[in-house]
Amino acid sequence: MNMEKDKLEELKLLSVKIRKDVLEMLEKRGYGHMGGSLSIVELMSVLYGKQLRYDAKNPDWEERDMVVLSKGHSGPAWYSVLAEKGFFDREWLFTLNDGGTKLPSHPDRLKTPGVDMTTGSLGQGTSAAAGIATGFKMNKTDQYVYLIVGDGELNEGQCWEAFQYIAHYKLNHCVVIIDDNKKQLDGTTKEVMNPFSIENKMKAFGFYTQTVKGNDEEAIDEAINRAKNVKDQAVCIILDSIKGAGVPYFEQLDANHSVKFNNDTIKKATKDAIKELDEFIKGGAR
Ligand SMILES: Cc1ncc(C[n+]2csc(CCOP(=O)(O)OP(=O)(O)O)c2C)c(N)n1
Ligand SMILES: [Mg+2]
Repeated sequence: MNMEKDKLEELKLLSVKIRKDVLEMLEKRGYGHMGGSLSIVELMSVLYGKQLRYDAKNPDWEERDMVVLSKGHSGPAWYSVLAEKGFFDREWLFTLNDGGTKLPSHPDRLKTPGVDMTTGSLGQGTSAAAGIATGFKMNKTDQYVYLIVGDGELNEGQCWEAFQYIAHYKLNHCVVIIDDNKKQLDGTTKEVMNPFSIENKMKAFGFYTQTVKGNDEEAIDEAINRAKNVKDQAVCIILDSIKGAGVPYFEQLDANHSVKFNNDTIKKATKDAIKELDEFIKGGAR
């Protein structure tokens, strides 16, 4: 069944707000991980706008679902949605990566309300999420942990060890989500270390695997719904996404992994994009 029209509009508006926050945060900082933050905007919107169980005023609520952003460099997109949903004051967003900030560039569970796992060293979040899901299963709770992994991150052998474990133990309350934006730090994933078919690999590992439009709220939501209906098998969603999604300048920029705001072209492109997103927000969802 398709999502209610109002809900979809609400999620699309949330995505626009997150995208605008990411641009503003990085512009204020003067640099940062743009491409991989923008590619998970719609995912964050669906998770926090619809799928996740949480209490922003009580982030440690024992029955909450959890998120492990294993591709921790995309923290800005996560911080934005946490602020939009009231986990902390929006003013914090503009302290990104400052000395003493509660929002370091990579997530730290001891610093930020709503962050359940410290990440940034690629690969490690996969094992952490596997452990969390094991705990959920042992405690017989119906909680979920959403594990977000980058396609370049899959170069880390640790991912495959964790996936084998998750599949073997049929930990279907660990929803493995791979952000397949086809690029990593310094090139395309194909050039740097060809992943071949991620979908075939995950299937071969034993996962119920779906590949969906990665920057489409409805497609992501439906994939999560289907994943939640799977019994007795691990689940994986591959987001066919765009690095830098939603901002044509950053989509087309080759080196869009980490950007510096050190020239007029990038500054103007960012200002124009912020203005456009702001107009959408002021007009409400279309
Ligand atoms: C263990 C480890 N090695 C290297 C890095 C440096 N690094 C940060 S991001 C990145 C590329 C990640 O690519 P991908 O997972 O595709 O992320 P995305 O495209 O979503 O930004 C690398 C190599 C790291 N953070 N951790
Ligand atoms: Mg990538």
